[in-house]
Amino acid sequence: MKQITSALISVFYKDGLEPIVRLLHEQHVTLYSTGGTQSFIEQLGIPVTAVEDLTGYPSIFGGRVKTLHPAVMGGILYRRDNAEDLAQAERHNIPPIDLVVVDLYPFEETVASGASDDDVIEKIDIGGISLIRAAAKNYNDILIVSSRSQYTDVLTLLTDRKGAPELADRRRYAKEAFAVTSHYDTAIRTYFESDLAEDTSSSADASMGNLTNFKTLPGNHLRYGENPHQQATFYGDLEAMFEKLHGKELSYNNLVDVDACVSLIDEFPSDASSPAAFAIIKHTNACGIATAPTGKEAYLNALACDPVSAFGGVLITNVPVDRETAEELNKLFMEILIAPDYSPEALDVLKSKKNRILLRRNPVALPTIMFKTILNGVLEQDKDNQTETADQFKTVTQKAPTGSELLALEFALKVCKHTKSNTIVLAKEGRLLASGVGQTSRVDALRQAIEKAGTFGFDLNGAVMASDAFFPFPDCVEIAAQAGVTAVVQPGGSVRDQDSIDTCNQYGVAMVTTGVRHFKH
Ligand code: 93A
Repeated sequence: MKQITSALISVFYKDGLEPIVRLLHEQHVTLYSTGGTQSFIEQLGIPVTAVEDLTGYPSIFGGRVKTLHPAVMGGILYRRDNAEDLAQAERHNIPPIDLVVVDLYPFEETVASGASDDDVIEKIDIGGISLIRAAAKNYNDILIVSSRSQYTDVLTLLTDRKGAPELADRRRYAKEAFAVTSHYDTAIRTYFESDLAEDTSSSADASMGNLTNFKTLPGNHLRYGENPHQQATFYGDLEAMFEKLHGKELSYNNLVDVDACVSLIDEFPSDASSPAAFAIIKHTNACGIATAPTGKEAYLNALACDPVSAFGGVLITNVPVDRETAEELNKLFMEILIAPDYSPEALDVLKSKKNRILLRRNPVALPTIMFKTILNGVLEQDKDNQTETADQFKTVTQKAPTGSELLALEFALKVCKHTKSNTIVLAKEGRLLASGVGQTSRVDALRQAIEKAGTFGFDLNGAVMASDAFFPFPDCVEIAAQAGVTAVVQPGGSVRDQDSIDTCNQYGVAMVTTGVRHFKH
């Protein structure tokens, strides 16, 4: 147990600092501070010593050198259990600093604002980074608070530990500190690297986010990646996209599913003349999706598709959530719900579960490109932002789809596009009946879908089928026809297309082709 007796506070953004300063004052901690932070503390009526008084040196070069001084670095770095260090600290009149609180110059934010190069360079924090690194190195004796995102956490810690954090606490904060400094330096490096990118590439549309320099976007450290042993960061502006109304932090897997949700629901227009749509996503695939006149009906139909998989799912709708829908939703254990809005009563109902994440989605334009690292490089491609509608379908069988089949085919194709390949989607009247997902053969995907539909009590007579890619053999349409499917949409383009068409004609099934494949890996 090491009692904190003194603290150096130097923060760019002062908001959220007040409760910490008050608590430290109550715990009789001597406070040192830099210019702006010092004024902020003084204006709270709390005594604070200027760092200049500690160093006996003024802040110079427009503030570029204010804490970079042996009295400050020494007070942080000397080892409290080392007799020689103690003697030197005394000889040089260096008082201890037991707690360091820093909020760095907002480098990434300045870059993102489109500021001039001079302004960006001025926002490279040197003193703050040094304070953080020094305090983190000496975590054995010092507690380092390296970002304002830790204020709430540290307030609890200092209260619980009565101003004497334990070694394990200090080490945990040190780890965070080095994550902050390495992230900060990476952002600076990326900024310099972008000189080259700007020279060679056309400037990306700002509203789409300049993804070629994605590391200059705000970075959110995630608790971990796809699995707990993987570290992860999200680069982007989540706060612009969503307002989090309730619930815990979004995880890596949550974000991946949220992305899948958004892509899928954007296939369904949200104007007044369009039906409501509700989707339930598990591991990026829709396990339920439906359109209906009301949000509640759409949700109930989506849930009925596979109520087993829906457990712990990520849900999205294109219509505001009202109380009635919320009461139904509340019965389901879900990770996340995303909606354009919620009525106050709906929010009251949905907030009853502590960890459930509720997001309100803002209308933000999304990038039109995507990246994936592979081998020793990166793949970049356009997003699959093309969806074929009934007027683009080409009937290739003797029988043409009926009007309601055409609507169901359009619906099935939209779902199919957002389901992992190989996939087969079976649908009827604006609802998914079942899909086969991520199979190594198309016929396996179909068999999986048929079996699933049976498990959840769906009659496939009159159902439609969508396939993400062409049928290399006639086996799929034959099995589908025997299961009751009456209309099929597929890209076409196989050398054996005619075999599948003949089989459809034999069974009286309508088939349309789109000419566009929608693999998703
Ligand atoms: O310009 S600096 O790199 N030089 C320094 O010596 C220094 N010491 C602290 N920036 C420095 N800081 C930063 O000043 C902190 O990281 C913090 O962001 C900011 C707080 O300044 P003030 O208290 O004057 O508002």
